[in-house]
Amino acid sequence: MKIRLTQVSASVLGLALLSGCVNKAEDLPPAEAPPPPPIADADDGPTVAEAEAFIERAEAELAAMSKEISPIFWEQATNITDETNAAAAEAGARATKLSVSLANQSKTFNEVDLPAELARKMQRLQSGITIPAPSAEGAAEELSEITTGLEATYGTGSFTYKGEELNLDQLSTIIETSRDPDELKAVWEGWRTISPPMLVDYARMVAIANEGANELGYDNLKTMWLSTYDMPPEEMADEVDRLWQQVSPLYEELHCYVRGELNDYYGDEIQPATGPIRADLLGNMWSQSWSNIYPLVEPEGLPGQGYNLSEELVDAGYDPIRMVETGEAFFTSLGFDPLPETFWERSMIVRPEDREVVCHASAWNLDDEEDVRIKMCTEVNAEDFYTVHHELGHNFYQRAYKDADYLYKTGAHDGFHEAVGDFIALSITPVYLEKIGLISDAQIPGEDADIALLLNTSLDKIAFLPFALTVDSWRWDVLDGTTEPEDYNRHWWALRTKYQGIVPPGPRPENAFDPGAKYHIPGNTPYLRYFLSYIMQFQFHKAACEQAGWDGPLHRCSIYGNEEVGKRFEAMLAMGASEPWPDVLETFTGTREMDGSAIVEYFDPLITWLEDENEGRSCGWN
Ligand code: X8Z
Ligand code: ZN
Repeated sequence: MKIRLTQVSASVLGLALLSGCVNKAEDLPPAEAPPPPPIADADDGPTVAEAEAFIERAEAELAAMSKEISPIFWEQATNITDETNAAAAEAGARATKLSVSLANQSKTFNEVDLPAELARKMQRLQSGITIPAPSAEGAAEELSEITTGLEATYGTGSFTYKGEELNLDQLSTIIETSRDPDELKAVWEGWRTISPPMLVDYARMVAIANEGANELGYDNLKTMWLSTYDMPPEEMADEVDRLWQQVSPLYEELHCYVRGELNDYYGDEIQPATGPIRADLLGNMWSQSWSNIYPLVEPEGLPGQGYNLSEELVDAGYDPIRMVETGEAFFTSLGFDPLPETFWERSMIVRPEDREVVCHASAWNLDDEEDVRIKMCTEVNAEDFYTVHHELGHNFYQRAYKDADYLYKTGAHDGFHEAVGDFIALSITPVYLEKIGLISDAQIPGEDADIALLLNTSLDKIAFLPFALTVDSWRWDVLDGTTEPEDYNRHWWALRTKYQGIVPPGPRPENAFDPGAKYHIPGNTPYLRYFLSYIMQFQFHKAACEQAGWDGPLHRCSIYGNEEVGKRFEAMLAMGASEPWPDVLETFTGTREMDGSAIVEYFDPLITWLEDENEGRSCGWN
């Protein structure tokens, strides 16, 4: 299994090492270790007391492992070399063996009538491994080498365009700013030349990890991933469908409007007025967030939003450090403690020039206590300003639950973890920007600019929803065997077209493996979490604004400086995963359900406007 340290703490995987006790491979129980011998009368089976002792030992071993290997993963992600890859692969294999071994041992207690707390911890041990290895000799090592290699291949990917070797940041800048369809197509296709070499390894990884999931008692890894939401996996899949039904009408209106504007701009040859949208025209390498093309789709005859955050940041002389300080200041305005000095000493905030790194932004906690850090290749623009808040949300969450038991040191579910920073960033309103001096009083847009503001936000928040669904719908079909390697790419595009209504700019080569050109596929980060987050962050926002006594439109509400709300929010975060997520959600929002009605309410005025604009257009893409 690969221990995922990024985004959440190492503990997610349930790893830990303790102080020198069990941090060497030789000391770890082999994955096929027999269950602990019953202490009492053998006929009575294992006892509750034995279960307690087992969990205590498991948490201690995982905590120690986590502390020992986190720095090894940090080193690899911030300095990719053959040596750091090898060290990370070796550490990953050891961690996987420990987690799998503990998960298998915990099954000894499956028939014991355990108190809820212990049963919960056993369940977390059994389902919490992202990429599990089977116990066969060498399997954990092979798996770990593959996962480390995939991540490194992505991290070091580049494409030579017009004689210059460009990395992902540089290629992305072209996709975000160029309006030349030939150039967009060339760069879009170019980035996707990094991933065909991943396909064989990816398929092998799926096969091994599925065996690992089988050994742990799951049909396949899809079921295992869906078993981390405090409900049966089929119910969780139904929940996802239900949420998508709630929000898909918003996406259909936005798609219809944007396609119409792109057709006006590029003409029928490049972007027809009907059918799917060409993926490279949407201002993002993966068409997952479209705000970079806001100027192309800006409503005519309506006041614009009056400022451009990227330009304001540059004009005000912001540098990456100041962006992070500004993000931190939002959290401290809510009553959170400032970040520790070590955060500033140890984080990687800009891309180093002397070495290869994994630039995809992530947040870490290296000791499951105070050693929090971010790793970003920050540039001074609005997108990264939001990403800084996103990453800090992970760090403040990690700190809030640092005193929880080891197996509870993680999000109530993974969507909570992704939602924290984004929820904070929903409070980056014009009035907030004026308060911190980024725009002037005269630049605060009036009510008549609401549509412009909402349209801009919807290009990020609504456009993203079907993308998020696509990524894990594809992965679920791969993991449960519905889709075979020879169909990986065809199926990826079938789903991209079904949910997002987009198509590639030209036929894809026979060997293409386009999913591999998106970080979370080679990085093995489950993606359903972001879909859930984009729904739940609006629930958090709505609840927070109600607590603050706000009675204006939701998109104008900012909770900046509200310590009352901050205290309640931090209390929810401090629970970590100690209770089922509906209980956690209820403490802050009063509801026990994930619910799309908050995002629908937030964008309501825009949807009415879009429906009007789309009159006479034939919407949809089939
Ligand atoms: O991967 C991320 C974060 C780190 S957890 C930067 N995000 C997703 C992505 O970039 O694809 C945030 C939004 C979606
Ligand atoms: Zn994140």
